[in-house]
Amino acid sequence: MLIKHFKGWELPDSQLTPENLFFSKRTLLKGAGLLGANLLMPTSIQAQGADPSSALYPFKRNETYTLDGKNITPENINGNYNNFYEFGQSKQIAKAAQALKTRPWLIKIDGMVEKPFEIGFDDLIKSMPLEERNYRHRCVEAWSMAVNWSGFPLKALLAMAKPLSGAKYVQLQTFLDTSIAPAQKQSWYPWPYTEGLSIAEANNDLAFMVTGAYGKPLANQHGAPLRLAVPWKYGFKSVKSINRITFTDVRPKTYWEALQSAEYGFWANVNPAVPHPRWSQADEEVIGTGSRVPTLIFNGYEKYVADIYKGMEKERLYI
Ligand SMILES: Nc1nc2c(c(=O)[nH]1)N[C@H]1C(S)=C(S)[C@@H](COP(=O)(O)O)O[C@H]1N2
Ligand SMILES: [Mo]
Repeated sequence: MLIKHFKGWELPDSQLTPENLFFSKRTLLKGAGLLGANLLMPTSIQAQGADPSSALYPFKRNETYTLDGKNITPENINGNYNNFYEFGQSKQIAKAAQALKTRPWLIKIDGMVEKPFEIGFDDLIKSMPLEERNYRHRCVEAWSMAVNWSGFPLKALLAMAKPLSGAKYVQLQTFLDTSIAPAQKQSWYPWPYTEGLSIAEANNDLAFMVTGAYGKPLANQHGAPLRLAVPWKYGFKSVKSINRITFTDVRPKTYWEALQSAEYGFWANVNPAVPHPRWSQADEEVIGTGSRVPTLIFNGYEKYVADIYKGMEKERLYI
């Protein structure tokens, strides 16, 4: 039953059938109504309004993580081609995602830490080392973008959270609110969306907590007000709209693993030589360019992260 629902999922967009059983008929109809109106909407309606953090932008550029500027995916393309299944199955969820209320936004830090606490997003962002980075983004569906993110290193948040020495993993969780995200009523999916990293991955300098894009607070469709970017992994690891961060000594079961572990594992590092069970990962469509390019091992970030996985060759590192 689960697998039946799941078939066709995460196929390249062109191969998706509108009759996918992912959502109830009602949600599908609603989604279809939104679609047409949606295509060219501005990407950050809310960010241009009264976002309390907007005065902090732009952040200082971190020169270690710059891609060629002309390769950055234009904001209006990136902001109108999203995966955020809480708001629907289509890539055009930008308008539906405006239902997300990003203030007040409390983030709970719990599990194996010295002392669990909650912190408001605006207090958190003020206490973090803020910077701008350009990152590639490679979705498991074999498409990619390059994004100008703003945020802070996840390791700075770990330092604030003070995990116990026995903690081995960090789990990051998306909000759960069916009144905002109707898709979360679909009880056969393991909502809320959760992801996880090992502590070594979370402490790697590349692991980035994103608060903004293109020099402004994050647009809702990108996972405002706080999402992860782990660019050496498939995009589904980069969990959006995080409101809970839990430290644990047990490897957390992620959303996609719970749905279909044969196709989506915990590590999910990008590797062109390891195909998805239903399609090749050898190359990728660069959204907005009409061209395909070869996919790179660890999405081009091998020199930063390959060491993490030394001695772990028995793990399913690339699914
Ligand atoms: N909570 C949540 N986070 C999520 C997703 C999602 O559906 N829900 N989709 C993931 C996938 S598959 C991708 S490719 C990226 C897309 O990020 P973008 O829309 O900002 O490009 O978000 C990831 N994070
Ligand atoms: Mo994705």
